[in-house]
Amino acid sequence: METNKTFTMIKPDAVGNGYTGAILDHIIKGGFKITALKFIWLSTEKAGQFYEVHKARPFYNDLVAFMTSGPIVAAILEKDNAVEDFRKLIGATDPTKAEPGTIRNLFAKSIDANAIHGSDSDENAAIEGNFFFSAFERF
Ligand code: 3AN
Repeated sequence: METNKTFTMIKPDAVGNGYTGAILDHIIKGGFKITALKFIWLSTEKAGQFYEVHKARPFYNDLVAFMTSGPIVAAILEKDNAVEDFRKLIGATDPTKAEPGTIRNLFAKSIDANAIHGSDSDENAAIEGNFFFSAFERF
């Protein structure tokens, strides 16, 4: 299993607030190389598939509705120890608990509209990257 890749989405709140450029800059300055990138608007079906693991959670329907409320930016990122280091860079799921200087601390308003996604394991990073990008779209 590769340990140098993770997957991210800049969520509709952050894209809508005009933070895409600032967040990408933060990611690059954090030492990550962008190896795939796209700007898309998820369908309900696609967002539902992506968050399938959370289907039983009480916030699932709201999460899918939120993730389809506007366009997102999806990317594959490379760095040694990518998954863990990226989760440190983005901060806790709840932005009020995110460390100062983290992406969620700087750009997120609430636990549901929390600006950015980061894969939680090497296995999920591979699954999520493959969900969004074909071999022709990564470099
Ligand atoms: P993370 O994105 O930090 O890995 P997960 O995987 O536990 O967090 O949750 C996936 C997404 O579901 C979060 N990014 C957030 O948007 C949403 N979420 C998680 N917990 C809650 C909650 N208690 N209430 C509302 N939305 C939540």
